Amino acid sequence: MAGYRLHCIGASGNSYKIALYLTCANLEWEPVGFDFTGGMMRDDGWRAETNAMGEIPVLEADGISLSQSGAILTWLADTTGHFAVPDELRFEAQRWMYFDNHKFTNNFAMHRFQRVLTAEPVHPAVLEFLRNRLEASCAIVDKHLETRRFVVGDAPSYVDFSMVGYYFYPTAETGVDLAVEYPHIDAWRQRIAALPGWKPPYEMISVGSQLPVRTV
Ligand SMILES: N[C@@H](CCC(=O)N[C@@H](CS)C(=O)NCC(=O)O)C(=O)O
Repeated sequence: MAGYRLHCIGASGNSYKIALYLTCANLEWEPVGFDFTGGMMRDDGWRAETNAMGEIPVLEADGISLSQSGAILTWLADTTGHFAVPDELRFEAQRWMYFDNHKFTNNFAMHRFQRVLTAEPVHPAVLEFLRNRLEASCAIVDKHLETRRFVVGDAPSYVDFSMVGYYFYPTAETGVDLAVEYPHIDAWRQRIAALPGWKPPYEMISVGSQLPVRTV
């Protein structure tokens, strides 16, 4: 049996962050499919047994169940040493992890979800609000990466795995052409894509619900 079991689906960039980290760290893991479209996250039994917060990803490791992608990645770096940061960069790493969870991942993910993954199209004002939020956080990260190869330090770290999670989905889903709009984010994600083991999200995780993607 694999050392790690990840409750996940391919459309979940938060799940992909963990899958990508484990794969690039060459750690053995197995995916556990999740019924997102069936509303498994709202099931009382699933919440009691797997995650009271009603979210994936959930990582089973060493007999414990972990949730929150940022906390999981920090824990994995601490316990395995893979893609860890030196002590003097730890505060900087946590600063970007919080920015990521609150804004960089969240704005991009929310925009993508409301743009093509809801059952019905949403009001244009909702998309406009989310697009403005996305642009603000992407501009900050693009500027940060103008002079850096990775988000923190000179080597890929768990922070990169957290921040890149939603940035490999097709432009048809995200509505953002990174190469044109955010060239430094685009160059950085290509550096991540060059890591041994890298695969795009839907190839990395083929279990669980396939969410229908609306065309815009
Ligand atoms: N902050 C959490 C966010 C997790 C999250 O939003 N997961 C989504 C899938 S990507 C989910 O399970 N959503 C279920 C829901 O909101 O009901 C993390 O980083 O793990």
